[in-house]
Amino acid sequence: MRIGLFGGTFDPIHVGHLVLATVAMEEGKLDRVIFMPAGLPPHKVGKHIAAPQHRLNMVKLAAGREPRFQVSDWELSKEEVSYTIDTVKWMRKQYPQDELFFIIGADMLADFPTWHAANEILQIVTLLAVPRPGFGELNAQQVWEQLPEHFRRRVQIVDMPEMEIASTWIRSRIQSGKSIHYLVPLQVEDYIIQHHLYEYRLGIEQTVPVAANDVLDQSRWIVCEQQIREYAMEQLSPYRFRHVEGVVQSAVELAKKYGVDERKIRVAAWLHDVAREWEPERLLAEADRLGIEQIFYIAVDLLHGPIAAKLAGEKFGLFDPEITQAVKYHTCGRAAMTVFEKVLCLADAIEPSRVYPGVDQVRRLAFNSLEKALAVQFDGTIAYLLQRNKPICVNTLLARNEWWQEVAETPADGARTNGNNS
Ligand code: DND
Repeated sequence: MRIGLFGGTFDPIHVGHLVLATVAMEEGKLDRVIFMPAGLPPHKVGKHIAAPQHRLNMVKLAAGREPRFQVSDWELSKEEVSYTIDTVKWMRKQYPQDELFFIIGADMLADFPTWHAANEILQIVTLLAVPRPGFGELNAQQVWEQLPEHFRRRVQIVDMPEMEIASTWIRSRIQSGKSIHYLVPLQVEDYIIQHHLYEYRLGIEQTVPVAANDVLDQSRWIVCEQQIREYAMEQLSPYRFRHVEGVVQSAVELAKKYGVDERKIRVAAWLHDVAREWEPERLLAEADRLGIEQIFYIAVDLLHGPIAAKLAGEKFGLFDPEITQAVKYHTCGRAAMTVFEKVLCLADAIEPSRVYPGVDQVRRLAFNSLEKALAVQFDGTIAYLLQRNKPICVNTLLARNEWWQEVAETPADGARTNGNNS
């Protein structure tokens, strides 16, 4: 028998998953597809996902009408993180004589080499990869071409029209009170409504500005942080996401030192770079749509800050001015920055993965004087831009001039950065 294993968070399962499973079954000549909802998927540790029982019930409702679809709760019944290697080993024991496949979208295929024991997985299963739009312009074939040779032999591309539908989008539609009709099977839609799933009341629809020390209670902040972290992970490469994780860590350390609200600085840090890897055309189009001030157009690299600040309101109902201003100005700075803004800006410059010459000096200064550290940092940025004959945002000059006296007092061996923060 040819058996396809279809692993997913399924939060919630949608018609894209079902079409994918059907086409993979036909194209891969599978006799059976086993849906395997993940208990705690490795790439989602620390993120908010719906309770395992709900996800399992929805998968069962969705898969119930096709006799060749089966659902397994094996991963859900384990308490530890669900690594696919453990699942395929278990499958091999269940089906010692059969040919095994693992069904996977192009986005996950691109990440596959980083999975736990990826080589070993491919000794047990062949991957059946389906195209998925919106992931760095790569289609499944292009992702395949970038895989190492020994992986490519064990990956089969399935021909399927791309479907731009994702669980994240479905959840955000529910949160904004929009219909999910036809995006999930009817029984799943009924289940979601009946159990009030995904109805976090953070609210894209929330129009009342969220002020500092606002009404958001602790759990709402947790949901807010989780949603923004999830969005950052979707938008960014693993490399950039690791930088963002570092910024969160440094921002919290600085927040403790300077008495800044840790909850809020974490949210700001997750948010600050969500648009950092967008193509210039997309940045310019979004900046126009969102009405970003002209001052930021001086360098396209500056646009991701104000765009992220606007997206906070549009996508997550987050209008807290302390957070949005810090995100808006995190790259260029400005005159009269608040302590909160300085903390984010500096955390971006000193997070652990930064390696430019002089970073250790800025790190040390950061815990003595925010202003001194930032002045040295901005000096380096200005020098870097001048060397490359690039324009300098007037906000950066204003910020730097404000701390001029403090820079003048910095010892001669003071750090000089050679890079532009982002
Ligand atoms: P997702 O969270 O992407 O599932 O997880 C997919 C599987 O990867 C799970 O079994 C995880 O345990 C496993 N994983 C991930 C990372 C590391 C490791 C394992 C490890 O062992 O180290 P979703 O519910 O979001 O999606 C399920 C599948 O459907 C995915 O392959 C996704 O790419 C695909 N998909 C689509 N493909 C094409 N068009 C669409 C799609 N929507 C979802 N519209």
